[in-house]
Amino acid sequence: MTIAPDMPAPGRRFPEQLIYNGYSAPVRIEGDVLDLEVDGTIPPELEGTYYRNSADPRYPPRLGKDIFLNGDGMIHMVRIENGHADLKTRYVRTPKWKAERAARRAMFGAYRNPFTDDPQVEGMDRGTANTSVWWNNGKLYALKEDSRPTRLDPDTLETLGSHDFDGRLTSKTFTAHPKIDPRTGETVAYGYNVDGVASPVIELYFIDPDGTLTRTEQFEAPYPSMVHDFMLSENYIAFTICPMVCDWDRVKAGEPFFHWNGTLPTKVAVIPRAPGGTGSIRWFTSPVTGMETHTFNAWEEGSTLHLEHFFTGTGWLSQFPDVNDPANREQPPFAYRWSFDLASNEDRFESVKLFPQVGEMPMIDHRYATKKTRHFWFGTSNPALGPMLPLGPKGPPFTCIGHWDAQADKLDFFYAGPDSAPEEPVFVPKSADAGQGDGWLLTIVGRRAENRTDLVILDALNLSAGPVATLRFPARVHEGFHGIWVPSAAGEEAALLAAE
Ligand code: V55
Ligand code: FE
Repeated sequence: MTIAPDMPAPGRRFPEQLIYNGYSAPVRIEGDVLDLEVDGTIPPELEGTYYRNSADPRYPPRLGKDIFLNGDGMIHMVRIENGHADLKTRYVRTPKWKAERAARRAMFGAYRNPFTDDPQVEGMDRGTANTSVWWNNGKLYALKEDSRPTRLDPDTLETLGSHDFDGRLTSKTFTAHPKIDPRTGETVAYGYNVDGVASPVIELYFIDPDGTLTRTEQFEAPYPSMVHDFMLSENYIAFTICPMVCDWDRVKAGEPFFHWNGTLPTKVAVIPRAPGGTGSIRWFTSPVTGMETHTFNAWEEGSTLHLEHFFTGTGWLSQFPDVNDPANREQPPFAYRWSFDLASNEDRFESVKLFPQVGEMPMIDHRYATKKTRHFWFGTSNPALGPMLPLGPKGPPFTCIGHWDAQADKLDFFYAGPDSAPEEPVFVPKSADAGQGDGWLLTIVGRRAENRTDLVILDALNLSAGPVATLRFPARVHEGFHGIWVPSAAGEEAALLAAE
């Protein structure tokens, strides 16, 4: 690829913007560190690999500024084997990454806005593969909701290419938050904006444990909007449709991909999981307009469906402006259980705030996904334990990981220490048959004053006891989004399947 001479001089410096400076600054270094330093003792039960995704901008932004959701997918992997912990970081080689590598500058413009790209990349896949990772049938994928999964080698993190389920995925999009049913191993997922442009059609995907996409169904939301996460119970699929709307004319005009429009209602779709379920979809109206940020779990009790998620009264205004009120200020998310009596035909549900603590980046014991949740973990801050940190691009960084035990109605906290910010926690059970919550919580912790990162291992039911082990990275890795734990047994199982 050649650089067109009529282009403005490519920026060689990242601009003076929060997302390009301090602890949030691009890292851009791919590396391997064998045998991380360890404080404490890695639990012997912990044998496997932690993978997580981050958005680490490869080049200064084409338009001179950007939002943090638009960085290039960079995977962080920590493999723990025989008491050794090794770190590997690699960019996902998306078509975007390759084109920009060839041009040695940003070719793609604003978040999900193809009208802001260099004409030389017109029509190309714009996916950044930067949000989460998914494990299915011994295979690893990087996910971003605006594009298809990208398959990665789980040992080398080499990019193996875009995945379309042997041609069965016709949509150009696939959520970054698929749900795995622990009873069956089935993955339920969806895509929105399936043609790549704003549309209210949402498509459901049902994927067998062997990776076969077995069926697809469609339904229509009341308006086209960001559909970032959803919920799955034994018999139902639920979506909270929030008015973070996309208007394609605004996108064409170079405006942000999404805008918050609080005059539209927040709606809940409840869809039976059984084949043809979208034919009996039910819609509920939230009495409070707001946005679901991320979900914990969904489960049934008789004819009642419980949906547990973080919800905030405003949209994500720091990323996407309010169309009606530019002065509107973002509110913090709180955790709620919304309970629907499906035996009644009324358009109503009960809402209970689960705990008084602000939070985000929810985590559960995934062996209990679709079943009654007892243990809830999340990122949070607790000014009683330590001061708030300076604002980052995503808002105030967490200073703590919280744990709420619903049965005991008790909150417990891990305070990460001065100038330290934990990120999304990931739960690992101590053994396959350990009780709910009996396991470890892994969390990346940013040591902001040292410009360095750790992976901290906590006892999930005793956060305030502090780290069981701290795996010390010799350098900083970029702030990230979502991670998973893949036990090495799963790797062995996958290897056996592949050998058959
Ligand atoms: C989110 C993250 C995204 C995105 C849309 O966490 C929503 C919410 C990292 O990318 O594109
Ligand atoms: Fe997310």
